[in-house]
Amino acid sequence: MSDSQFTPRVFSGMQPSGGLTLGNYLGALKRYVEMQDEGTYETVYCMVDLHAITVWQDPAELAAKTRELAAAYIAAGVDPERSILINQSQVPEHAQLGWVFNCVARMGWMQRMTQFKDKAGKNAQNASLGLFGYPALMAADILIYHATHVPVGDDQKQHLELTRDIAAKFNHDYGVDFFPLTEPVIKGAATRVMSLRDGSKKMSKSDPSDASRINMTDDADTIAKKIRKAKTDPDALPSEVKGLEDRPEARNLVNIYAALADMSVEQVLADHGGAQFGTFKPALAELAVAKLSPIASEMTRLMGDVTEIDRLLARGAEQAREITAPILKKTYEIVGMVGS
Ligand code: AQP
Repeated sequence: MSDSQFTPRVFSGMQPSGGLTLGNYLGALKRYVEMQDEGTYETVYCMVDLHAITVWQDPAELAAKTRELAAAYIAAGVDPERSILINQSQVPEHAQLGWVFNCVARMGWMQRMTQFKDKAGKNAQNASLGLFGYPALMAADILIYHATHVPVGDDQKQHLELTRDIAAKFNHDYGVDFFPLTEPVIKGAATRVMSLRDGSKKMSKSDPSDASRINMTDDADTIAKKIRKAKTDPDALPSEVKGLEDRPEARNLVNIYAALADMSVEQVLADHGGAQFGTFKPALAELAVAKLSPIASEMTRLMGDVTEIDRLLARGAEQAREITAPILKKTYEIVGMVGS
């Protein structure tokens, strides 16, 4: 099978390991909605709870965060009537294919994964085996749908390359053309949103400093305060992109503005070049509040009816399994599992 023979299908997911940040929204979630609305693809969006437990999660919090993440997807524009919305553990074929891929992926490949190194930190011997194997399960999440495209932030590039390596090795080892070589979709002005306190660090939901990120549930005053306090340099904004070189904090705020406004960085600098941060930051805060507040209010409304969220997830799992069960069955046949 050539890749063009696969149904154009998008898969992506996020961990319910904390509240969503502006980084998650601009780097990934916004693209989920755009790709759904384009109408070219079947779209499957997932809460990856099996990934979340690679580091400790309080059980009650995990359940609450999973529902909250579903509400965030829907509030941002993922439509459960047009996209399949699922919780990973409710579709067992993810973990089943994950095991097969544990046996395809090589230790050396996994050891090169920078996200494992970042997350395990200095105490790698004490990290869970699941954290080490995370990218093989992620490959299974994608390939159990024969997904052709995966919208993600820039930090996931290496995991997507590994997904292609696993697909290629499986196809080669078993002499088949069964799994597609999935394309990452890393697009937009803010594919790597940086911390508001340190322009060299990714904005992250697990950063101990709440001031480092904008949470999707922050109210207008909190958003404005965090942007006002964001680290910057003393210079005015340049009029050309080149002028942002070696100014990571300034570049980050301009990128965020561009992504929120659906403008290019060039356009933002054409409008705001020469402005001091004392002027630019309030403009950015106003824009961020205008874009994020309606999503936060809708999330709150949706969280008022968790029974409905659970119903949507159960239905999504049924829809998903119509795709994943035959792909797992065929994988088992290829591998030589009796009874498949
Ligand atoms: N700062 C970011 N800029 C752009 N995109 C980002 N993503 C995450 N942070 C940024 C994208 O969001 C999606 C979901 O990621 P995840 O939930 O799997 O976890 P992550 O990548 O590890 O994100 P976090 O916020 O940093 O979570 P924690 O703190 O739990 O590790 C992915 O598409 C990612 O690229």
